[in-house]
Amino acid sequence: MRFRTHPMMFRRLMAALLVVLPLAFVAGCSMQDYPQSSLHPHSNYAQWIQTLLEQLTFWVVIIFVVVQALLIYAAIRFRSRPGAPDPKPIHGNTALEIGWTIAPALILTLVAVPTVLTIFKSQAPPPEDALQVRVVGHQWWWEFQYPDLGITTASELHVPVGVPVNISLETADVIHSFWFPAMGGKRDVIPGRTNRLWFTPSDIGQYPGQCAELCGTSHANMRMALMVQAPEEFQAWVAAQQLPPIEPEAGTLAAQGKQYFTQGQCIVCHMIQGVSAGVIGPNLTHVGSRTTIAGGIFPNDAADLGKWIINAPARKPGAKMLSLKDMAMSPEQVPAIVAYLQSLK
Ligand SMILES: [Cu+2]
Repeated sequence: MRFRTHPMMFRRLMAALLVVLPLAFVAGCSMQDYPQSSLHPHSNYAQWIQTLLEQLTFWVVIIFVVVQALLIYAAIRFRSRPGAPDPKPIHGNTALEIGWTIAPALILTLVAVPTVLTIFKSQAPPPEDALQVRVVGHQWWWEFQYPDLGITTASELHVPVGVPVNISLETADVIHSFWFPAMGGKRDVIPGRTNRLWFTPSDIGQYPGQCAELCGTSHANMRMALMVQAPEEFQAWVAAQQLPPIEPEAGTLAAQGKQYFTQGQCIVCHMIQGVSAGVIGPNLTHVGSRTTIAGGIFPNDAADLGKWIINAPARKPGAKMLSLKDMAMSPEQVPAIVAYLQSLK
């Protein structure tokens, strides 16, 4: 043993490694819950990236094993021995030098060829029949527009399984980054330009996503969900979203709520088709059909919606929505407004 100078330090380091490594290993093995994993692909794009990663990891492991084996062999074979003469100085070895120039070049080729092929494949123009979606990042929520279908919604992106989705990415304010890990292809959203991304979701399910570029106080509260649906389910969703908003029955709490909504400051920021024309906050035409509110961070139920309307900035730091007090509205109005918004299925 050559660690006689710092035996305590060495022992402590080994003890720490013995604790940390198995923990890290076990944590990596918990396969039960990985909603935001980018290693469980659910689109063609994510699968291409996964295949590339597996190929490169294969070569990297081989290189690692060979290099370490040579290193260990050399360290043992040529170690200093008591009484051994000094090694004979040598000058150059042409064959070896050519060898260790060609070997890394080959290794880099092994890395470059599949990488470049994947880049060309994933950046190719989307198929003609792709579903067009325009994504607009806002501080701190995502807006989704379907220009060909006349739909505008927020926080939940509905798409049919097996159909390519062609996404154009814009921002209303600062830089954001659009990322559904299960779909692959994180892409920045930059002021003044339109970025693009397309993928074909391969499995029905609900996949979480979020902004991946620090964009201000509530960056961590800028979430979204991708709802990959069976084609007929998606068509039903489209048909419902294309309907005008439901008109509450006269005399109901919801009708009262509509009155408060239109008389109050809600209409300054929010659009409800045929009712109000605000474009600062999310479009609420069918807000009752969504599962979450406030950029995907609270469930869309009466309790959370009520609390959100009463004091949005207190529930989500930096939220641009004013508190009820600042809108000169009263808490007595909240149950009616909640009833109205919930009726907008
Ligand atoms: Cu962000």
